[in-house]
This record gives sequence, structure tokens and C-alpha cells, in this order.
Amino acid sequence: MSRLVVISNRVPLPDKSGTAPAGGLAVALQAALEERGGVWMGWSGKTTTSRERAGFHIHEHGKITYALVDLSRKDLDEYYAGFANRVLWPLCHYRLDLTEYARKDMAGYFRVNRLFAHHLAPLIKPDDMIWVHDYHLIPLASELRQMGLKNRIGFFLHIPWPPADVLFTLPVHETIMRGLASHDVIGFQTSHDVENFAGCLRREGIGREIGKGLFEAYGHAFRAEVFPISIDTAAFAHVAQNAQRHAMVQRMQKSLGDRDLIIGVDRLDYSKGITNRIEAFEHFITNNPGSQGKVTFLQITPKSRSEVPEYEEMQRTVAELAGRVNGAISAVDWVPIRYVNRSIGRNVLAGLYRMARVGLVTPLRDGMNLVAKEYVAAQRSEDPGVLILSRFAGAARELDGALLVNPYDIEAVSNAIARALSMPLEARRERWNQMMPHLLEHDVSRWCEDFLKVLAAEPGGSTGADQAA
Ligand code: ADQ
Repeated sequence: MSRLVVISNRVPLPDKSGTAPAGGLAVALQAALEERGGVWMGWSGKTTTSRERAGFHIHEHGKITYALVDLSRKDLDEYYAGFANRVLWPLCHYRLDLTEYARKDMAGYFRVNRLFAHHLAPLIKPDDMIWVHDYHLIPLASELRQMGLKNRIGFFLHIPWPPADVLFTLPVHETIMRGLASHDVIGFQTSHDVENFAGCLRREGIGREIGKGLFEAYGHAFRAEVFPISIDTAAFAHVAQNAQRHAMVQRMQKSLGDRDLIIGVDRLDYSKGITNRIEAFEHFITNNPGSQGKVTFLQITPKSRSEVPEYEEMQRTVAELAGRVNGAISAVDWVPIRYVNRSIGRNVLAGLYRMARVGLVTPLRDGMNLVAKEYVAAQRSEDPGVLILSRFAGAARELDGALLVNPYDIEAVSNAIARALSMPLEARRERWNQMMPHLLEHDVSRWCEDFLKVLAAEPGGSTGADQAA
């Protein structure tokens, strides 16, 4: 079995006891690396103050070598906060209004990818399989190819891929497409993303589909397929079953009394539709006066990417909106929205999902959305809650027992809340049973195995045309 080399922007380094941080993706990739032996490389999370570039640290844990690169402030500003998070992230989430195409950020993005390639290349053995993760690292494979590496290289995109008209607003879209085409396998979350990608190839005559899921571009053949990411379903369900023992979960239950709980859990991000969601809840609660005092909406939202100005501003907007709604509707003994601005441990989170009659997951655009899957996995089989899910989340393609909504349509979401809260037990069980067996079978380990199987199997390679053309 070949060794595995994983590259992602951030690396979940095990703590001193060797325990990997919690989280399905980290656990699944760690397991795959333990089994095969290999390397996990990425940014160390540290910035160097010295003008000299990039320290490089190696840590060995069992069969895994962690290779961590420090970045300079300039690198981080341009590569991470700049091009990755102010260009590719909004672009892939269809937010052209938020993209900022600065030439220096583009240059920084390609420079850091080259830097990663130069650190990584000496660690690679000829039959290693390389698996690159996410939009921060699209050009890495083409850098490695230019250095002469012939290894199998796969790429998984965790976020959506946009249609051609959106992508082509990016001045360097051609280099980005060439970067993607340098892989042997590209994994997307949904068939819509693959269709969009194929459309981008076709539109400018960059490439074409030469077989089912097999493409050719720049003289290189590669696969582009759907691998919907998932969670560690059985383990998460188990954590949820035991969460009642947790003091914080008990306190929450007590403070809730016999009110129904609606839960929303998202990183603070404009793609998650948090303001639309609060407006939909406000619409529901003002138009259903009988529910006033009987329903609590808990929105848990840790800050993220505060170095990007849009996120700072959003922080204020969401807090003000929640405050305004509460000010207008609260009673002395009831606050309709509880807005919590921090990260919550997995055990408590699982317990809160389980307590909630409704999981309100309404992103405006989302690659997959693991919160939707976690909510389903945490439910009681004998009395499950109802998932309300945006049709624009990748998860909507799998979770057919959810109430699917258009998150831009405030009244429709409000109606879905009313429907979910009054749904009879039989209907709730039926819907949950449509989803849970699928999630148990298609968990994150299966996702990891499926991707690696395709990466190991497909020949791909040169189609004879000039790759440098
Ligand atoms: P994210 O945009 O981060 O991921 P998501 O898939 O929902 O979105 O994953 C978030 C994770 O963070 C979940 O596991 C959730 O439990 C956790 N989380 C969120 N808020 C939390 C809080 N307050 N406390 C503790 N944990 C919290 C990107 C893409 C997604 C894609 C994933 C995986 O944007 O579309 O599903 O990668 O590919």
C-alpha cells in the first residue's frame, strides 16, 4: 500500500498525549495516515516576525510525519486573508460583490503555494499518493509537476465550484483551471459542482469530457467526481446519547423548561445566511403569537476570520439584528433568541442538537454543511427533531428527509418552522429514518476510502499534447 501525503492549510497536530483533535475530518484522515504511514503538511498557524522566510518544523507521531511551515505576515495577508478568503471564498459562494482582486494578493497566493511545494517535494517518495485539500492550495500540484513529480495527486474541494460566468470574472481563472487540471483526481461535494467545473472547461475550450467522469485539459487526463463529505456518524450519535450527563447540557435543559428549542450552529460567515435566518424566525414568531413564550431560538456562532473586514462587520450586523428582535419581542420571562458567540465542545453541541425540536440549517450557499448531518445523527430514534435545510447546501442532495427551503424566501422559512414545530411524531420518525441509515453507511471513513480508492486506481496521465501549452 502506498504512503499517503496530505496537504491542507491547517494541520490538526495531535496534543502531547498523541490524541488527534476532535472532528470527523481530522479523525478520518489521521486514521488513513496511520494505516498507510505518511506525511501531513500545512501551515503551522504561526507567523514569523523575522524578515527571513518560513521556518519548517517536523514532528513525528507514530507512522505520521507532520511537516509545518511558518509564514510571514505578508504571506498570510496575501495568500490566506487576501486571495483565499477575499477572492476564492466569496467567488465560490457566488458573492461577486465581495471579491477584491488585488494583484499583490494573487502573487502572494501563488508564491506561498510554490513555497509549500519546495518544502514538500524532498519529503515525497516515488510511489506516495498525494492528497491536497481545499481552495487555499489549488496551484500546489502544478508546482509539484513543474518540479518533475510524477506521483498520483488528488484534490478535494470542500466548498462549492461556481459556474463559468462567475469564475471568469477572476483575472487569473486560467491559471486556477490549469492548477486544478494538474491533478489526477478532483473531488467535489455535489454533481452541481462537477457540472459547473465541466462547464468552465468547455466554455473556453480548455478541455472536454472524454468518458464518464474523465476529462482532458492541457494535455492531461484526470477524473472529476462527486465525493460527498460526511461525519463520523456512529461516534457522533454515541456522543449525543451520553451528552445528557454533561452539566452544561443539564443547565440548558433546565433553563429551557418546557419550551421548544430551535438550534442554529455556524461559523460566523456571510455564506451561512444567519441574518436571513434571524429574520425568518422573527417573521415566524410575530406571525404566530401562540408560540411567543413557548419557543427559544439558540444560535451558536463562533467568530471566524476576524482579520477579513467583511467578517468584522458581520459580527456587528448579526449581534445588532438579534438584539433588535429580542428588544421588540421579549417578555420579562422569555427571550426569543439566544445568540452565543463562541465555540462549544463537541459533547455539549451534540447534547444541544439532541434537545432541539428543530435544526435550522439555512446557508445561502454551502459546499456540504456538516452541521446538518450532525443534527440528524444526534437525534433520538424514538422522538427525533426536524431538520430544516437550505436547498443550496450540498447536504440537501442527500438528506431527503429534511424540509428543504429557499433561505432567501423569509416567509417560506418561517412557514417551514411552523410546520416543523407542529409535525406529528410519525412523520418526524419517517423523515429521520429516511436519513439516518444513509448517514451511517456514508460516513467520513467511507468518504476517505472512496476517494483514495479512485486516486489509487485511475491511470490518468499525459494525453500526448503539450502540458506546458
Ligand atoms: P465549514 O464552512 O466550517 O466547512 P460545516 O460543514 O458546517 O462548515 O462544518 C462546521 C463544523 O464546525 C461542524 O463540525 C460544526 O459542528 C463545527 N462548529 C460550528 N460552530 C461551532 C461552535 N459554535 N462550536 C463548536 N463547533 C462548531 C467547510 C465548508 C462546508 C463543508 C466542510 C467540510 O464550507 O460546506 O461541509 O468544509 O468539507
